[in-house]
Amino acid sequence: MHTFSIRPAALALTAALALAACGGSDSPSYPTLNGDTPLVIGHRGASGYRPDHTLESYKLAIEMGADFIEPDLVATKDGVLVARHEPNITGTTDVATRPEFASRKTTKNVDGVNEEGWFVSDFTLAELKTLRAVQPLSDRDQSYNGKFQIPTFEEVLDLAKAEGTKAGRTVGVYPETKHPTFHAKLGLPLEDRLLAVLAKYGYTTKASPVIVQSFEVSNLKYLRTKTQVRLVQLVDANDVNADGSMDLTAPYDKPYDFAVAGDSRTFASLLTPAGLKEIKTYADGIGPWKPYLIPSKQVDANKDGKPDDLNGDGKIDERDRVMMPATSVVKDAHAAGLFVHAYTFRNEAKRLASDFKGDPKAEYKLFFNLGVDGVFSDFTDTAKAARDN
Ligand SMILES: [Ca+2]
Repeated sequence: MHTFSIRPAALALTAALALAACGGSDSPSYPTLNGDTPLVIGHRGASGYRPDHTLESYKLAIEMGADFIEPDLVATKDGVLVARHEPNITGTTDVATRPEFASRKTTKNVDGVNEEGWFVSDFTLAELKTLRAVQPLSDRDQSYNGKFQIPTFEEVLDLAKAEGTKAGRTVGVYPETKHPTFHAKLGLPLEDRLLAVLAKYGYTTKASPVIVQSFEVSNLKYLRTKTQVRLVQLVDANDVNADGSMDLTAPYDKPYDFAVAGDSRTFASLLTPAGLKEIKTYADGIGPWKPYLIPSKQVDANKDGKPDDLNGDGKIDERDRVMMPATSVVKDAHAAGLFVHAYTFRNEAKRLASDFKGDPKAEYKLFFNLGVDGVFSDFTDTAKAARDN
């Protein structure tokens, strides 16, 4: 999903927030659910700087000050949870260059979409460990390609503990169950495996340094019956339309378990006051794509039906969008007792709306001032600097 989609968001708002000196933190005060300093979540580690979901990427995020690091979890053929953004590892590893695995290339249906490539569930952990990670985004640093392994979830937990001890602070881990229905169909359901690992580390309570996230609903409801660790309902969309409304095109229109069950509710339904109230029955917070909080739109000043090229570079991208007023989602979620962790924040100028003039800190500040309780960021250092100064 929306992994690399970029629609930033954000203008407006009652910006000015109290910079009142609240005790206990070196950060300005923000209107979060409980008045806590918003969290900086190292999205796939420090994925702006290193191939994502590697121990080296997570370690750098911790060194940069991430409060949490964020591993996405998929299952190997022998049932081990490992960190990868997709079950399909064609884009994030060197598997396509390995003759010994050439015959594993196949097609699988992931959430209704046929994908060709190599899939984690066709490899044992030992086999996966022979692969090396690569940077999937061509505009990011390729110099670490071929150097780092795929880590297991336990290795990620160990790293967070060890690096947290070294830094003298608690580093949380924020695992996502990727494609729960897909994994269940393969006979490799993620939930009990996740619970077993968390139990092994003693992470079973609301105070544990763990938050579990999912785009599906029924697996979160199941997890709620088994653990008290914090749970987060992720909320996706396909795109943002020219006018700033959300584009809900399948398969990014609704949780995939809703699609399978014929449930007519969409992701947008989850963010209505009624939807949020229901989420509160099984989760502690929401993780919405950021344009649900502050959308952006294209401009067509001369009404020729074509978006204006605001920065005059001859193409249309995020830089040609303007931020709109905030929606009521943060306010409504807080009213329902849910915290809000928004995704994904990125530094690249081409991924920032025109309002921010190429300064990613301006985008963070807009969202922090709105009251988000945390941000998933590819660039922990920038997020932390924006939050603390
Ligand atoms: Ca442009």
